[in-house]
Amino acid sequence: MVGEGGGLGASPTIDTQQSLEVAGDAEIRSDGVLTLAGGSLKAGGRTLIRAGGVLQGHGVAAGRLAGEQFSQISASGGSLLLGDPMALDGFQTEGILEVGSAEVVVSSLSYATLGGLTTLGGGTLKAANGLALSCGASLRGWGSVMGPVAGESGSTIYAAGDLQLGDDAAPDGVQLSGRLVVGPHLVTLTDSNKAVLGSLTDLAGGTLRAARGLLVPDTSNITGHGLLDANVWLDGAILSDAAGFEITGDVIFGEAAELTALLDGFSLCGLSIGGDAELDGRLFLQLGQDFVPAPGSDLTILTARAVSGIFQEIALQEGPAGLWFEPIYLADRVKLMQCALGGDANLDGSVGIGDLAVLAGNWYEEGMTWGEGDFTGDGWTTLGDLSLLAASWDSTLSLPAGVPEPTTFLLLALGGMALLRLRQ
Ligand SMILES: [Ca+2]
Ligand SMILES: [Ca+2]
Repeated sequence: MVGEGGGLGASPTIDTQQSLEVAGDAEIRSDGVLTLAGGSLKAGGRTLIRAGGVLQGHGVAAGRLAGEQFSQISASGGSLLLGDPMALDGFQTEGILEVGSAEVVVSSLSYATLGGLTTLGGGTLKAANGLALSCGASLRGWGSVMGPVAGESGSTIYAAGDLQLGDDAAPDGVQLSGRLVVGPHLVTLTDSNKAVLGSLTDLAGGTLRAARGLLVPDTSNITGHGLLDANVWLDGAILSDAAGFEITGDVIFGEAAELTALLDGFSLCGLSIGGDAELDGRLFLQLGQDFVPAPGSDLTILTARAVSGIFQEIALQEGPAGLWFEPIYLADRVKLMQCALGGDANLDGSVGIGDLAVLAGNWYEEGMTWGEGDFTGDGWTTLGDLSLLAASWDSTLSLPAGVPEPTTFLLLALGGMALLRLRQ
């Protein structure tokens, strides 16, 4: 017993060359601090660290080890070896594990289990038989986690610098169900085949690397912007902000895949794919505050070395009712043509007095947009625009927004211009 009234006192230290052997169970009580200064603790039974109790330093704590919630294990000064590689419950903690810049080896016949907060400050956490982050557990920092890593749903891995996770010899080297926050950092996932991402993977300009590929299951989401340095099997969702994602390898979109792109300003956005893109699933578009609708013009949503397949659905989320997008599939890119009824300045899906008022209010001005009455795209609000408006006068999109009868309306939007040229 370590702690007030325990057999070893409140804060014993086991120095190098020293070995403390306990026949049965050992316990570090809530007011106890056991310092390993190179020495070893060997418990024949289980070592239990109570809430508030501390095991710190470097050395060996052999035998089954369990930490209660709010217990603390802090490594410093060298390697810290914990647990029992022959026991299924060789290492389990609900508490704090501070790896810092040291090396911590946790041993168990099954996964070593982390339930609380684990922090790394450039150090290495090794678990030959795997490391499991339970629901509610967090791992934060930078350095290496070596061994198969399983993150349960509700767990969080938070990179605070470059972080390496997994085991390139294990087919379940990285198997996440929870969150992975890459942020602006480099996170490298190692696995003998595909690394599996969890509920949410967020990048803020950083890089997620997986040499053998990334699997994004249908319940998983990748959000933000940055670089995915991998081949990607996408059955889940990529929700890109205006800066978009770059993917170095091939991307295979599954039937359930969803790509959500935020269109903002004039930036080309969405996905830039270095390898081949095999499209399927759905494309959702969101309009940013700086997006200026320009029906009749197109924008590039995706580029790749080679594009095959199509999106099964393309839908505008929370946009004007009168604006829709038609895909143009090219050999190396997908473009979206912006479409609207000719003359529908306010993009409400019908052409009427409100639209005429917009045009009249800006009559014969230069530098105009669609929303200001330039329906021909020449920047001017002139007779040509009025003709387009007149040609669609009183027409209304008869189908719900997002699912117009494509060909007809595309012809309305674009055909008006041809008509106009004939009249000139
Ligand atoms: Ca209108
Ligand atoms: Ca014009």
